[in-house]
Amino acid sequence: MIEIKNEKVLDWVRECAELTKPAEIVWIDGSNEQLEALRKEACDTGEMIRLNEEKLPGCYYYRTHPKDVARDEKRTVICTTYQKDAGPTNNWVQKDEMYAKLRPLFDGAMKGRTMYAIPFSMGRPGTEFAKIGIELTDSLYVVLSMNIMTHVGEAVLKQLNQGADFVKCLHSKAQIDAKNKYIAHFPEDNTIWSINSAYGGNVLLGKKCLALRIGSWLGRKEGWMAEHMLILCIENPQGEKKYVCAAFPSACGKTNLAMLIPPKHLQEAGYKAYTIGDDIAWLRIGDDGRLYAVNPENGFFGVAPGTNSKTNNNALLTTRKNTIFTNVCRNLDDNTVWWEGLDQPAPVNGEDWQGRPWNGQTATEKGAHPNSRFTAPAENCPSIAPEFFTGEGVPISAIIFGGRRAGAEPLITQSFDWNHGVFMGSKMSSETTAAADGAVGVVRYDPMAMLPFCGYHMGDYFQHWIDMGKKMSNPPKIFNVNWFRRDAEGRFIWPGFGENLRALLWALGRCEGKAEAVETPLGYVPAAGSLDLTGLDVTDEEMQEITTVDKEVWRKELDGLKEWYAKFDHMPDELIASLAKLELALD
Ligand code: GTP
Ligand code: SPV
Ligand code: MN
Repeated sequence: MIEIKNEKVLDWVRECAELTKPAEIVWIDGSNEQLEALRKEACDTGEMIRLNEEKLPGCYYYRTHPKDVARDEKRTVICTTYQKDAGPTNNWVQKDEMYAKLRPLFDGAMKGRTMYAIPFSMGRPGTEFAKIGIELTDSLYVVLSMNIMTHVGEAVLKQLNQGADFVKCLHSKAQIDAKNKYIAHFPEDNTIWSINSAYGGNVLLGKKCLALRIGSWLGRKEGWMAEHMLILCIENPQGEKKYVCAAFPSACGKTNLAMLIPPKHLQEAGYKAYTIGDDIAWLRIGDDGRLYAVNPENGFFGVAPGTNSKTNNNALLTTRKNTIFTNVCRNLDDNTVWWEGLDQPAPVNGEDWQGRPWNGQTATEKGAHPNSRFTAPAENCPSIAPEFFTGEGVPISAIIFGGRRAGAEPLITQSFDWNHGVFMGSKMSSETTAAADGAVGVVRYDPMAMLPFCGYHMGDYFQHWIDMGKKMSNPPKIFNVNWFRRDAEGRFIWPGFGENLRALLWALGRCEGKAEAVETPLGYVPAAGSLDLTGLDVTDEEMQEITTVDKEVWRKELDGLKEWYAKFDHMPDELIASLAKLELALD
C-alpha cells in the first residue's frame, strides 16, 4: 500500500486515535487481498455471515441491533457556531458544546478494537466533481460497505499525498447505546462525528452525511448543488439520449425509477432506459448554461422489501453477487436471503431479521425488517449507463420532484418556470416511511426530499435554488409527480414502476414543446389523450381523478402550506409570490 505522507491527515488520525484509543490502526487501500482477509475476519467473529457461494457469490449477511435499523433523525444534528445557519428544520447544537459533549463518549470508545482508516472519494477520483473523505471506524461492516458504496483505492491515496483536502469522518459503534447515539455534522470544520449506531444511513458517512449534509453546505458556498436525486437516462427510438434527475423522499421510489424497465410496447418501439444514480446527484452548471449531474456514489444502498423480478428486476439482479444484505430474512435450508414482496416462496426453515426461527407458513410477524437493505456495487446493475463510469456530468433536461401522497398531488404537473419549480419543490409533502425511525404514514413537508439532509438553513437553500436558476441560460424544466394516489379501497390507482416511463415521456415531450397540457393552479397537467395509456388497466375516471387539481382539497392544503412557510424567518420573494399566486388561483 502507498504510505500516507500528508501531515494534515496523519495529525488528524493521531488525534482521533489518542481520543478513541484503539489497539491498532489499519489503513484500507481497497485491494481485494486486504478485503478478503477482512471479510473472513468478520465471519470468524460472527459480525457477518457468508451466504451460499454458488447462488450468491461474494454475498454476506449482516444484522443490526433491533433498535438500530434506520436513520435516526432525532439524533442527527447540525453543529454550527450560530443557530441561524442550521435553520428551523435541523436539530442544532452549538458546535463547541457538541464537541464537548461527544468527546467523553468517544474517549476510549475503540479500546481493544482496531481503528480502520478508509480514504474514499465521492465522485470518481480526479474528476471535477469529486470530493475526498477519510472515515475512521471500528466497524468491519462499515469498511466493507464503504468499499462498495464509494471509490476506495490507490488513486485516492495518491491525491491525499499530493495535499488534497478531505472531509474528516469519525465513526465508532461504541456500545450501540441508543441513549448516546449522535450523528453530528460540523460543516464549518468539514467534520462528521457519528457514535453508537451501526446502521448504514448513520454510519456510511460518505453517503447522506458527506454527499448531502456537508455537500449541500459546500455546494452553496462553491456554487453547485448536492441533491437527494436519482439520475436516469432515457433513449428514444432515434437513439437520442435525454437525462432526468428525480428527488423523492426516502423509500418513495428512487431506486425503482432509476432502474426502470420500459413497458413492452415502448421497448418494441425502441425506448431504452439506463441507470446513472439511485440516491444522490451532484449538480454543476456547464459552460453551455445547462445543468450537469453526476452520481457521487459507487454502489446502491437499496430497500429490499418489495424488490422482485416484476417491480425491479435490475435491482434484484444487481444483488446476486458481492452484496451485503442487512436485516433481511435468511433461508437456513440453502443459506440464501428472502424478504416480503420477493417473488419466491418464503422459507419454511428460516431466521427472521432478528435471528429468531421463522417459518413463512406460520409466521405472523415479518421475516425481513421493512427497512432491510442491500449494499451492492453499481457495476452489477444490468441497466447501468456507460456515463456512470466516466464520472463526467450528464446534461439534465428535467428535474422531477415527487412524494408519497394518497390524495391531492396529481400524477404529474409541470411548473410554469424555474422559480415556480422551486416553489413546487418547497411545498413537497410525503407520508413518512420505515427509512427513518418514528411513525410511518404521517404526511409531512419534505422539500426537495431534503428535509433530513439539508446541512443548512432551508430558506437559504431555497434561495440557492433560485440563484442557480438565474445563472443558467438553459435550465432543466421542473415537474412534480405522485405515483401513490389511492382509491377508496386504499389501492394504488396508478400501476407505477416501469409504467412510470409514460409520465416521464410526457415530461420530455413538454421539454421539446410537443406534449399537450392544461393549465391548473398548480401548474400544467397532461391534456386528455396526451399521456400514452396503451394497454394500461386504468379507467378514464381514474385517470381523470389523478390528473386533475381538486380546488376544494387544495384550499385545505394551502392552510398547511402557509403554516409551513411561516416556520421560516426568511424565504425568497419568488416563493412567497408563488404562494400568493396559488392562493389567488384557488379562489
Ligand atoms: P431510499 O433508498 O430510502 O432513498 O428509497 P428510494 O427512494 O430509492 O425508494 P425505493 O425505490 O427503494 O422504493 C421504496 C418502496 O416503494 C419499495 O417498497 C417499492 O416497491 C415502492 N415503490 C417504488 N416505486 C413505486 C411505484 O411506482 N409505485 C408504487 N406503488 N410503489 C413503488
Ligand atoms: C434514505 O433513507 O434516503 C436512504 C437510506 O437512502 S440511508 O442511507 O439510510 O439514508
Ligand atoms: Mn435515499
